[in-house]
Amino acid sequence: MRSKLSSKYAMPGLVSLVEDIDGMPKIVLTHRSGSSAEIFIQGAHITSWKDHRGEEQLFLSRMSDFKPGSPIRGGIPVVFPQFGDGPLPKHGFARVMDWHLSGSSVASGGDVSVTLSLSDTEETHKIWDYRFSPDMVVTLGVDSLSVRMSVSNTGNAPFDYQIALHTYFGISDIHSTAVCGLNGVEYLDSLQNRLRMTEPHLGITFDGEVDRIYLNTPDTLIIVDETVSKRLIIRKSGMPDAVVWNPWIDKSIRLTDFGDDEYQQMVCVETGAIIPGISLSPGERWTGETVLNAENG
Ligand code: TA6
Repeated sequence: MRSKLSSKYAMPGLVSLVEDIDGMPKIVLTHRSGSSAEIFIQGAHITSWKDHRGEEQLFLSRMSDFKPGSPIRGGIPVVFPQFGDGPLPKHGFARVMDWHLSGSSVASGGDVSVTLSLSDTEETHKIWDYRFSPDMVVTLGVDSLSVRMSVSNTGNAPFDYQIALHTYFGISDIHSTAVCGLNGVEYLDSLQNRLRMTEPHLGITFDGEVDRIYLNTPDTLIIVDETVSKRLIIRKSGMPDAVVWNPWIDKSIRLTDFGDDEYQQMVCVETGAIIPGISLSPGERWTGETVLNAENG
């Protein structure tokens, strides 16, 4: 059952804090046009974004765990401060930490925004001994969702980090989906030990697993979902890199929190600062933004 939690940042009919069926708290944003979004407190993880017609734009696995400490499979995981494997837990720790709702507002045009914040804890110091405070501003428009990430160095030592919005887009069929805007761009092929290649195609199509880090890409990328004549437009700033991922058949089977056939209904197009990442001196603040737009028909 969903029970209502209280927050001074709740706004009747626009921003509410509720408990999900699994008992995890989430924020529900509702725009007067009918669009909506849901953000779990764990990980500041956006799990749903519906356009003004109520159509879901993100993919969320039916097999996902919804339990404290486990990453949610789908939506928009926040990757910080490490992308992929390395000394820290895979894709960093921010996606499994509890963020807090630290602000909300509604613009005169009706767009609804919330801010979620995080800061270092005793636990993070044990594995990454820096003082930091990321925040995320999510703004819901009629058919748009904007995510602005900031990271401040609140300590007295410089640090380097990687950051990404690991967005899982919902599509009708991977076999007739293309990711456009990356032709001529260099990428590291994660399936070949990060071999450096150059993208030759105007539209990337899928007939097997794809896992690539595109470097310094153009700031507009488009997912074309031909079966339903839909375009998902990704506009980014301050986030130079983009990752394109589909696990295809074998990896889908290996992922325990992902349905074996679900690779057909999703594609990840992730935006971020990955290679070389960001260096922040004490007192410095970095900001990057990704704006998603859904265009139907
Ligand atoms: O961003 C692509 C990727 O790093 C893939 O290599 C892949 O396995 C994936 O993210 C999902 O990672 P996760 O830790 O969420 O299972």
